[in-house]
Amino acid sequence: MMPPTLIASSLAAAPRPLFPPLERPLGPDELEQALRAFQGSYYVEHPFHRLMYEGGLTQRQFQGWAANRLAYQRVVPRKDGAILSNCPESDVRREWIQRIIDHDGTESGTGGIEMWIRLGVALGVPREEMEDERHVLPAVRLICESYVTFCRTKPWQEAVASSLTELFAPKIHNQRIESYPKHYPWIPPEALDYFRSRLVQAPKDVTHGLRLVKRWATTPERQRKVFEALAFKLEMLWAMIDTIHNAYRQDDGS
Ligand code: AHQ
Repeated sequence: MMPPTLIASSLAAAPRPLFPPLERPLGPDELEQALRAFQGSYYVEHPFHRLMYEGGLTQRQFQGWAANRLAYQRVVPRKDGAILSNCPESDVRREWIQRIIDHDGTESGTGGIEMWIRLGVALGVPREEMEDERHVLPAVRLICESYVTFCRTKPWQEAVASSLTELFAPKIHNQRIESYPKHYPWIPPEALDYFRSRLVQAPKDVTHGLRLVKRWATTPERQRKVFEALAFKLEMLWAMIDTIHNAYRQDDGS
């Protein structure tokens, strides 16, 4: 046990995803089960999200979260573009490109990024302050850019694997849809629109991503790369929410 002085009081210790050494390749279904077993390391378990679902967040914390999370939403189509640029298979690109349209929309004022900006406005952040990213913390920006760099520099199959944190995303979206009306009557119903849209899009994305990963990761070496890609993204999301939580802590430290 580390002496108390070494435990960083402000950082919620992420449950580091651990995976056993692989003596033999897992079958496709075993591989999927092993990926789903990372659920415990998903940032839905982070104290900030627990505060959110239990009704403990202030409006300022919501606003800081929404303004910073826009930086993440804006890197998603960029990292998907990086995957497209690295992938030589047109049938894969034909399906993957939908993710960019889901986020960027088909014209100005449409798409998931616009919906996230509207979420911030619904929480009380002026649109201009969402769009110009004045509230985005330096560490959040670096953390989000690390996702783009990962997808630019890793084999496209490993970048696909990093998107599979969305295996666990329906839980986080459903908890928002259930908890906001219950605990935060000041949040208008349109604030939930984005989460509802992801309940439709994320399962389609996960089905495609899983199919690609199960097709490619047929050796212990490739399966370890898939686990490492998912672990990177789980820690990236955890570091992002940890940074936001610590920047907007309440006077009582919560
Ligand atoms: O809104 C989110 C989103 O569009 C995506 C794309 C996907 C990917 O390709 O990495 N991951 C993701 C996620 C979104 N929302 C997060 C949230 O907490 O609202 C969850 C996140 C994810 O689990 O990766």
